Amino acid sequence: MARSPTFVEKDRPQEAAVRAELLHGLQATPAVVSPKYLYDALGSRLFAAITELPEYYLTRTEASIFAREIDAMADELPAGLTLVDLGAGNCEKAARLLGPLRISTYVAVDISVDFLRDALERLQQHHPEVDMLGVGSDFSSRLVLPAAVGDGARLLFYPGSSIGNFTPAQALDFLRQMHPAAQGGGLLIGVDLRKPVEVLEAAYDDPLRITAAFNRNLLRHVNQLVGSDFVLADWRHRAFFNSARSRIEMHLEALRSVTVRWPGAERAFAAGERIHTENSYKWRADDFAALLVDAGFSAIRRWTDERGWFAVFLARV
Ligand code: AVI
Repeated sequence: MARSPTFVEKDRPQEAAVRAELLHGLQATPAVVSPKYLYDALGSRLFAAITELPEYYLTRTEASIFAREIDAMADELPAGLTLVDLGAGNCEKAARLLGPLRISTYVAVDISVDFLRDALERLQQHHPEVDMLGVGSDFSSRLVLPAAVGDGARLLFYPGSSIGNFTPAQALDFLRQMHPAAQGGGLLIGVDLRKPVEVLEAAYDDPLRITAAFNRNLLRHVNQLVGSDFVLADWRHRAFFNSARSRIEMHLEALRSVTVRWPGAERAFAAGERIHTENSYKWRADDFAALLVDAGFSAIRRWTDERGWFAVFLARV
């Protein structure tokens, strides 16, 4: 009989906790909403469109590094590892690693198993030799994998420079959680690097305005989650490089003075006032290597593209 993937849902975020987190951020000065709320069903599609934009070099550059260096990466790793794909989405990136890295078990983790079901079932048909497990979990605040993942050595896979959406302190904390979670295996991670400001800012403020739609869609999502009455036309997308902090910042800026209401409270925003929605840190490769060492990893290898725009690190436990 053909193999089929197994699915496990871990602690679905509680509605009350989501509301409390969002309302706390909306009342803060400056207001802030976690970037995880960029990803409702439409937000995930808009992000997929972003990855196709000529200006958004990250996805394409990372893919070119994997295409060129996959054999060198395989040389560093034993066969039979469990590949744990953190934020798997459509499982496309991991699909290209399964054969070359001689993976025996593939674990796709994403915020909800519903996002994983179709992609994992399709992938299983192409790789009947690999055991597959889908895990629904919001691992962004605490990385706890269910027992079903097994006790074999794991290669944690965290591509796309998602680590860049953490502050350096949060990134260190997350890498420290990854170290024991790898169970003697390692970590394969994609990291976006510093580069000319114009290149960075174009990637986060594209002329087609897909990134603007992605950012503004967060307000629709917040309206659904907390019953607020944000009017999207009142808000504009802002994205710029904060050089001192080495990060792209995304904000939503009020075009006029507005009062936003939700059950039980309201918040007035002056014209020009912003809601901070995302940071995307751009690392120096040496600094990121030092961070991996700080988190307990060793035998660190790195590969970059010809322009030195993006790096893939392989670190052993
Ligand atoms: C998912 N993350 C790595 C993306 C980034 O580049 O920080 C999210 C994104 N935000 C705007 N464009 C893409």
